[in-house]
Amino acid sequence: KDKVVVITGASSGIGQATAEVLASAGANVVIGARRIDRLKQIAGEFSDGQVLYQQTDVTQRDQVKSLVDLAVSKFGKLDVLYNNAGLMPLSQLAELKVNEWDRMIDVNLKGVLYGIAAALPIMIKQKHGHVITTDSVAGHVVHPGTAVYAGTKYAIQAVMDGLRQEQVGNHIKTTMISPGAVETELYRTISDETVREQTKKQEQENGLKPIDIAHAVAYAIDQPDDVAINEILLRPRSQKV
Ligand code: NJP
Repeated sequence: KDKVVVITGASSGIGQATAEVLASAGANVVIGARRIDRLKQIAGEFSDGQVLYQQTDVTQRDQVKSLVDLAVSKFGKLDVLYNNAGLMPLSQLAELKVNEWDRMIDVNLKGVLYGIAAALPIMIKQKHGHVITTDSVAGHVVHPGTAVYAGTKYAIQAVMDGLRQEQVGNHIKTTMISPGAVETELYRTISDETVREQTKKQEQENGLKPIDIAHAVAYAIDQPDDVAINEILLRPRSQKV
């Protein structure tokens, strides 16, 4: 309640559910993604001005900065940045889908860094803030076909823990949200049809719901000032690794 939260990748799945849960609890939320029609629809669920939206491609540093600055100019502060945008075009390395490797690095890794670059000066000045990033079980374990995706998520573990250690004195908290399978549109980013259909089936049959992840984010935010939840790793009960 009364928090100002910026969320990237908020046009579907986990980001959308989190925006809805936090706004329903009274937060002011600024949402970004590329599909502006979806963002507009989500903002329209809430009273005028509570949820603001702006088209944002997280691979563009100026667009991420502009999204974060919008929160400060409209609401006067930035309590939480939630770096959530991501994609998962799984493939084996030998397939050499180098363009997909590049996109994962640009969105899942550089997009998060651009978020941190936009928020950190503001949070340092405030001496207060919370950076949350959607990591993954894939930030802890790799399988054939997940090498580059997991690589970006492992990298985020290092970035977020470095941020935590460096900013302890400025009262900036960090949280990684690390889900297993979640029923979202993420499978659509897989170009191989067989792998895409397998992943879709697995997520739809056994996956957590986006709202389960949204509740974990809300829990991390809703802690006393001196309590930092640095990571929440959550799998469907049926998921082994
Ligand atoms: O998937 P989806 P999730 N610039 O596809 C946005 C992680 N995760 O909710 O730009 C800005 O519904 C895209 O928006 P749009 C995963 O790695 C998931 O599952 O309009 N935004 C959409 O809003 C990711 O980090 C599972 O296309 C960009 C959002 O990202 C996070 O959860 C498991 C963008 C993706 O929403 C959210 O994904 C796990 C760009 N360039 C981790 N490119 C899982 N679902 O099983 C994409 O461990 N987006």
